[in-house]
Amino acid sequence: MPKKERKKGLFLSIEGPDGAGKTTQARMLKERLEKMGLPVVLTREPGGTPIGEEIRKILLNPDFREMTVPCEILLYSAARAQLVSECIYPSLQKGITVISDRYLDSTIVYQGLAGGEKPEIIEMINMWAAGRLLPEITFLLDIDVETGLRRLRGKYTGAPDWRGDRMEQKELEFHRKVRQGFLQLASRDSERFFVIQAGDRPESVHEKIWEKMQEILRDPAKG
Ligand code: T5A
Repeated sequence: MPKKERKKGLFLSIEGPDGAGKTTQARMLKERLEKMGLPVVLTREPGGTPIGEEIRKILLNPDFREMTVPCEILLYSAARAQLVSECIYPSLQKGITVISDRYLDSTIVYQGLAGGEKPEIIEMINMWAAGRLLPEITFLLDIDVETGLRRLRGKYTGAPDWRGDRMEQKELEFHRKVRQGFLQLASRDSERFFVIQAGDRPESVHEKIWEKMQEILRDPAKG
């Protein structure tokens, strides 16, 4: 939807490599916006609906190492189709701000730029499955791969047998391509993407996001 014509809720996404701190930042942003009296829906991908959460279990199951990239694309897109029609679109229509913890850019990067499939195919499938709905602002949390993966290990310290989900188990080189892929997308669309250095403590990262958010709220056309 063209930015200057937006009259409904604001659609934001938070993207970045594994362990960049997306979930932490999405929650902090939601809380801050709600303190201002704005209604906010926070959702995540893959998941966010009962059907999507079931698809998530298949996608992230570490036992399914044989899953092909086309299979991944179709499953991520199926979960997204359900999420858009059941949650994101109706919320935006009601004037609710939607924050999505990952969205289509993740598929373009993980299955496309890093996974080897053509991004145009992914875009085409998603245009059909989830409509032309894109976030108006995407906060890209950029972090070096080692720090991100280290944070994830820290998140699961209470689970000694933790071996990472199916995507997290991929080799370091794959995660490096993911990081580069996101930066590539951001450099191609500097109007939508806002790159945040995510290596600082959570409060500092949040302040950087909030600074941009205030700009958007003051003048929605800037978003
Ligand atoms: N995927 C997803 C695809 O391949 N294609 C797709 O189309 C989509 C949508 C999703 C996986 O699926 C892939 C990408 C993923 O590999 P997931 O579990 O949802 O799986 O994975 P992520 O979205 O990557 O979420 P993560 O659990 O990996 O991490 P987050 O959300 O980036 O980070 P967060 O906030 O949970 O923080 C991780 C840990 O670090 C700490 C937190 O307390 C937590 O312990 N932390 C910080 N520590 C220090 N400084 C900070 N600033 C910190 N911020 C958070």
